[in-house]
Amino acid sequence: MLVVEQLPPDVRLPDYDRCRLRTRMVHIGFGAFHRAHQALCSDKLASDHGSDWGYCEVNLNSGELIAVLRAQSLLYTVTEMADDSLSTRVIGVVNAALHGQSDGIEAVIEAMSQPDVAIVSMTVTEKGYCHHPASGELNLQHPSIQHDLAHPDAPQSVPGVILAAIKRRQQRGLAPFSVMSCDNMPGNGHVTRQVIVQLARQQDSALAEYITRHLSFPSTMVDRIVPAMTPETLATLSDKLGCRDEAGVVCEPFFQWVIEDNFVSGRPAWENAGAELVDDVLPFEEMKLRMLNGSHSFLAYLGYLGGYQHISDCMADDHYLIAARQLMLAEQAPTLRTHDVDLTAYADSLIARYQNRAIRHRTYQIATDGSQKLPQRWLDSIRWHLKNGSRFDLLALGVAGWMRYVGGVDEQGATIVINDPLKDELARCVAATAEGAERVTALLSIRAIFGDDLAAQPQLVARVTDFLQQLQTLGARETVKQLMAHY
Ligand code: NAI
Ligand code: CS2
Repeated sequence: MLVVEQLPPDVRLPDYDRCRLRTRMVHIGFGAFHRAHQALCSDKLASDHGSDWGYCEVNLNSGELIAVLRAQSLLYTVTEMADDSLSTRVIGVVNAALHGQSDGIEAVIEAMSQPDVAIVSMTVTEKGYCHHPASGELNLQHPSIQHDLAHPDAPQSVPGVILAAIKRRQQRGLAPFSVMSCDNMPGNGHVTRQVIVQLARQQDSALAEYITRHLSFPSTMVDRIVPAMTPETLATLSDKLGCRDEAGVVCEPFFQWVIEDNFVSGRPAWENAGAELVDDVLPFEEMKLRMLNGSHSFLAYLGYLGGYQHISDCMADDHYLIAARQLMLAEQAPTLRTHDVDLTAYADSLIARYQNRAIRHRTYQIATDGSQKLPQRWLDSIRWHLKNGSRFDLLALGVAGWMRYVGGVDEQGATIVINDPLKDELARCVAATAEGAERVTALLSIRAIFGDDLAAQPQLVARVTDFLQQLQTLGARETVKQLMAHY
């Protein structure tokens, strides 16, 4: 357990009066990322600028971390690591924590319905929005949404829980809150508004109208590489701290947070702690999602198949490094709306971040939930190239790599455990088809991922089929090498 009194002297402790914090924000998704990003930024603000914006942290599924946090007086550590630097900070900005199941969903709704609460934010992964990834529409057939439609006062889903709190606040005559997604989706505020309003419409059209008029859903671009903790990283952290912090996270030093300045009931002055407040986040989000996350997913599938466990291992293979950089600059950058960013410098900075060997970012982790990630990372770019008649070989190889990966067997014949909300549909598709053009067309026909246009694009089908064949016969490393030799 984290014992603050025993920490080494170079660990920075909260130097502000934690009793002054008010619970003005409720955050759903106390995962690795939030701990090292939004919570850290708010902690700096409390420390350096006397902010009183504190968090109630909520997890709706697993309760383990909430229990750890409570046992540690709501404290945990964030450790920033690079090859040649390391610094740890104890985060003190949390002043309540709830687990949806053990504390009951009613306690969560009530926490969001307190007069002080001005912001509900979340990092619940793309699948937490219960939407169709290709269209952004609420998936009304989603089991949690079906449950919430039948039990609106005892919801399970993220949109359902937020909606119940909005309704309660409205009934009590309390000011509305802003709902801020910090998940990796383009227009994440728009997606959040859409799923909540669509769910409200199923229940009460006046409530849907109230939300449209009175709530705001600021979009954000969030960036910091925060890998899932493993027994090895936890052991390294314990050595450094002299105690075991089960809620501790290790991350890279880089931090970026671009926020649409659109809050209906106020916000912390995050700009004083490293965030940028802007009118339009979308160009930033698209740049980051296509160049960073798009190349991450490429490295995840091709890297995993090629036997590379971590992103930094992929970077030690020159062909993978060049492929990732070319994917960013030759195939993603042209699809972006122009704004004042030097995209070559941006790509080089991403490559440098990927080379950080102190961060053990697993290709398997990034390969998770591909069905939710592909549309915004690759598929809109592919549509752009098809329309413009330009080359998209690396994007097509990425799609082929994903198809080979969801085939469920690696290059050594071992099973790949697929972690994806659509895994049953993917498995059915794989079982019913032979590897080759038939499988490519079948997978491209999954509309929730590929929409209803991509399976009908012969150029895409042919390119992906060709790469899938190369992956089967040559393996991932050789396929990447040969493509880069002629790129
Ligand atoms: P994590 O696995 O540590 O945490 C995931 C959180 O989401 C957990 O709190 C879990 O309770 C919650 N969650 C998952 N599915 C849910 C569902 N269906 N309903 C309600 N809650 C659900 O993952 P991590 O690293 O915190 O990442 C979370 C998200 O943050 C990512 O998916 C991404 O969108 C965003 N992000 C992550 C970055 C990273 O480097 N880890 C960087 C930038 C963004
Ligand atoms: C990664 C991201 O897991 C993934 O899919 O691509 O979490 C990535 O590490 C972050 O977006 C970096 O900000």
